Amino acid sequence: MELEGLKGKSHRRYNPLTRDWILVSPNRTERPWQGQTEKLAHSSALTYDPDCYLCPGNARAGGLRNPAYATNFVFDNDFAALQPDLPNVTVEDGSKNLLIATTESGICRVVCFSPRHDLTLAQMANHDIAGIIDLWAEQYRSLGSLPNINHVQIFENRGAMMGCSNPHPHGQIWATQTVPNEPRKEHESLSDYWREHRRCLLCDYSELELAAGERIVCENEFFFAIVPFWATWPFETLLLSKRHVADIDTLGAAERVGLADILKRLTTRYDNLFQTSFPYSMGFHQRPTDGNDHAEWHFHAHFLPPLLRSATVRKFMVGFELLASPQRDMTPEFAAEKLRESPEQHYLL
Ligand code: H2U
Ligand code: ZN
Repeated sequence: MELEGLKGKSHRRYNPLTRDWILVSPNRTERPWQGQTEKLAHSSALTYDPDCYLCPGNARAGGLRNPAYATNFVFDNDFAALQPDLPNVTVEDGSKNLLIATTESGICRVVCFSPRHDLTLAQMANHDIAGIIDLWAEQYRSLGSLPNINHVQIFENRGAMMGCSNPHPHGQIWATQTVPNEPRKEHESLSDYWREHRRCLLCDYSELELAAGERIVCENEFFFAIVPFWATWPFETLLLSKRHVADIDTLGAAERVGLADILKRLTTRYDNLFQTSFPYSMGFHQRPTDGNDHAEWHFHAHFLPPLLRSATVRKFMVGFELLASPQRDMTPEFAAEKLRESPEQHYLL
């Protein structure tokens, strides 16, 4: 597909996963910036911080003490947003269906990626990242098999800019009774596409992207990372498994090594882009755990980073973005090119 006709022209792009539109304004990248700049993000200088609630052997804010873990460690969030096994209670207005509220049971966990306080995924050894993938898969399986858990959201908030509360490398898992908004939208799109075409939406999309090449950031035998055609955030990426596989637990041993490899390479490219500890929210989207097969589901991860043009200038989703439609200035193709140019040898290593 030739994008030449859109060059320098404002246009909108369709996101078939959420069925939303995004406004692209490639004519606008040179606008001056006199707004807010952020603090430079540095990784911690300490390998162990006696005041960190995630370091091995330390006491947590909730009062419990972490074991002297040597690889990774998962625990129930001391300040969980969800409560397990609530009785189902629904309150409604009775006739108009305008006021509806219903209990939501769930389990929240915290995953420490490493005993080292100062490391990030980009700085970890592939073997240690593969260990986190095994832990994620095990958590997905065990939480997902609970009777009232129908969705398991694995995610990481990196950096103070994303509201991350602690530099110690960690992620979270929120397992819920219902499928939350974003995966639900994707679920509906994947299901409709499957019904209509008897094919997977993301397999078909992968074919187009692998053939076009211009939005690919990096790839290996099992996974590839692209700036999706409909990317909202400036350097947003989509990490797709090449095999049609529905969840992280179904990945074979070689695929897990492949996922570790691509996670390290992608996060390294991010850090090198502006020579900073690159902030982002990332998370996996995968088959709901309601006991059904979900042949339509295709395992993938989204990286949603806020930075726009330097380590200190971020994209704000405000005004038109909040009230009308998300908007971006540089094209996804340009962002992919910048990430492709960014080296895979970490600037600190
Ligand atoms: P974030 O940095 O992404 O906010 O994740 C940290 C989580 O760790 C947060 O959800 C939990 C917070 O509730 N936490 C504990 O469970 N125990 C603690 O001692 C401190 C923080
Ligand atoms: Zn720590």
